Amino acid sequence: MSLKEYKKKRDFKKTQEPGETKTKKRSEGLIYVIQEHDASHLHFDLRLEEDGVLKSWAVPKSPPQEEGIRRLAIETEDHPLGYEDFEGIIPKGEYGAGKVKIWDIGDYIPLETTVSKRIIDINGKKMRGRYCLIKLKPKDPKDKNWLFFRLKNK
Ligand SMILES: [Mn+2]
Repeated sequence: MSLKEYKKKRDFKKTQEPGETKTKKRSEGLIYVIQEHDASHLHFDLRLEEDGVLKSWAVPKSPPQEEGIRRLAIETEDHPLGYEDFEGIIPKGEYGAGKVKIWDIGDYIPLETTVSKRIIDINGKKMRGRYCLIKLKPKDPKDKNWLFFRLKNK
């Protein structure tokens, strides 16, 4: 896990996005956030805390609040802890230029974690319940495409 790519893409003199990892309170659960990002195309950035960073996926359509909806989720660069609080406008000409706002935030419990799969219990306000993230081409480390969907309620 590294923030190298995150930092390389951004000029922190120009964007107000956080440059460094924020220290967490020990009592907090694992961070879950979805940020609505009105960039060149409106999309939703799903971020999950894992190993001291926020693993990130860009979801081009509205997040799957109900069972039966499958969304493409494109893996993007790890973001620093603290990014979950970011809302604002990334200036024109900068990476990801456009408005960012928090669409849903809370925490989550990982139930199954492999390089190509996550089963998680999301505890947000809009999204609650068991979810799956699964790589479309699990054997191709370069392929960034995942599916994101809600599992049956127990
Ligand atoms: Mn984005």
